Amino acid sequence: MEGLCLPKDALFLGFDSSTQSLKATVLDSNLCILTSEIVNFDSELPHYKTKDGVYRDSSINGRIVSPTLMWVEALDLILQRLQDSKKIDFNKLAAVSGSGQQHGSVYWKKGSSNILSSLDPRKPLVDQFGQAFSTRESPIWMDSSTTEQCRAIENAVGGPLELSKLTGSRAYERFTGPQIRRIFETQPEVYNDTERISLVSSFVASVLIGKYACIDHTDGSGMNLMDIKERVWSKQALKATAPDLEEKLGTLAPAHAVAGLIAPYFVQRYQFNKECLVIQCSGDNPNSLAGLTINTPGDLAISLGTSDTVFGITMDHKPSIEGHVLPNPVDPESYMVMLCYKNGSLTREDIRDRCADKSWDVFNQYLKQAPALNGGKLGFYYKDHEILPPLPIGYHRYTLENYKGDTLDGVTEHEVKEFDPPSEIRALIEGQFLSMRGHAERFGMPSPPKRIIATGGASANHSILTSIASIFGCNVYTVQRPDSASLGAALRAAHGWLCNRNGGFVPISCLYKDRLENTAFGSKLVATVEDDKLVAKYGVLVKKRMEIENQLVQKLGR
Ligand code: XUL
Repeated sequence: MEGLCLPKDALFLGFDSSTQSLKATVLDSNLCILTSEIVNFDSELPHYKTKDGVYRDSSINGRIVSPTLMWVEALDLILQRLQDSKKIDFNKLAAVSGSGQQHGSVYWKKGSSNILSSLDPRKPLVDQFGQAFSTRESPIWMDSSTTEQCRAIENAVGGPLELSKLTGSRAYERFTGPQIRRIFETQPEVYNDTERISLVSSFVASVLIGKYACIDHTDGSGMNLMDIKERVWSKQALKATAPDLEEKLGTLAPAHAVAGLIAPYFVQRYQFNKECLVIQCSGDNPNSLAGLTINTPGDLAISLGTSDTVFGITMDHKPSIEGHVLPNPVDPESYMVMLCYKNGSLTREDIRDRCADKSWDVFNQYLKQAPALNGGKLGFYYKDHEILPPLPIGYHRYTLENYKGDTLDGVTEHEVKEFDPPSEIRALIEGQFLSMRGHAERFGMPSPPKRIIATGGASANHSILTSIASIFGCNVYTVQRPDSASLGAALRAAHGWLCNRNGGFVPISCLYKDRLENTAFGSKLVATVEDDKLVAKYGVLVKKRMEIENQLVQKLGR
């Protein structure tokens, strides 16, 4: 394997531009973490006045955007911090890559390629990008204002399943194609004044290389615009979205490809090595897939962050009108499959604040206090319009009558106004994972999975991990650090560097084969299945939950 090793003193940097923060992680050539930094948007860049990193536009139903310049300012801030910490020698960085919240888009104003290519290292980026965008507000993944555009795009290509066959997903409101169509329809002057549209991921790469970077195949499949089999823009989908779109999107590239060399701005301002490679940036969930080293089709990952996601890999693309198929960012031969929920950590925090004295300790105590299966109490909590199922804001609670656990015979549900605090918390947590299990099974994900690797903030909570093990009926693992997206981006930086050195793709496992446990990517077993009967009872309960959910969708769904 000589020639497939990383140089001894090389360092690799990964960014994660997420909804609420920008993170950076630096790995050494043994794939151990040297240092990491975080910039929290609300508290550390308060002049943008975001809440949870976003603006919720009360005048338009479901419109959620973020200020693009905030992401730019955060990049200088985090690099400044890394420099001030003196924990790394920037000159040793061999490659950088990034992760971005998926689907969000940036609109570069005509003429901005000149701004990108002539950055002055004496001035901060934020002072130079003030005029670079044709709209200063980037639509992000939480937006659900494009229902009309979704239906129009699906109709234009022959229906939701046809669009899913073509692009890997039916039309989703947060996906970039419907977002672009909405901008074209409602702000044509913005659309016409745009020379390039980037995703958050390719936007980060563009700033780093000082020119427009390609969109990578994996994040490109979150747009409803890319032909997922051919990995080129689909003419049909482009036509259904907006005129002259292809020229605004540039070309696509594999996630392991080199986007370019680091721009002179970073060499002069932060003393990056001018040979430092920037590897294509990709979406946060794909980077987590890499960072969690998911490479067996039976394994699933559950990421518990601002959004909750479930994902795994598969060898073939089976189109469906639920869930998403994406190219695997670290293996061009396989696919990534994913489900995404909007009501993740912000909803858990809302219930914690209302029922558990704003304390995670009280929350956990209540979760343990209420018994598994919650005596047949089921809850549906949507603090924001949900993606899966497509339901509007609202909390719905049910109690099951005649419920013993083993069967649904004779069991009926009744809607109730409230639960006592312990039942409310258990209904929330069990509800989130019962929904994941129900939809994962319907989507054809492995059931039970061989194992689950949990990541994201809430994966530090042992009571939650125990519930996951009982509901899915498999062992649950976690990794050393919950920020798997920036870690995955740093790993992909090393992978891209190796592919480039090798003159072509090499399997990412070459980087850690036989020594995973000695790196930052080793996982440890944290929860096991203790009671098979309980798993079977959850299997029964999931059916009831899906039944009630279907009724809610019939009544209230988009
Ligand atoms: C995935 C999705 C979210 C964002 C969060 O489709 O919309 O998980 O990527 O950053």
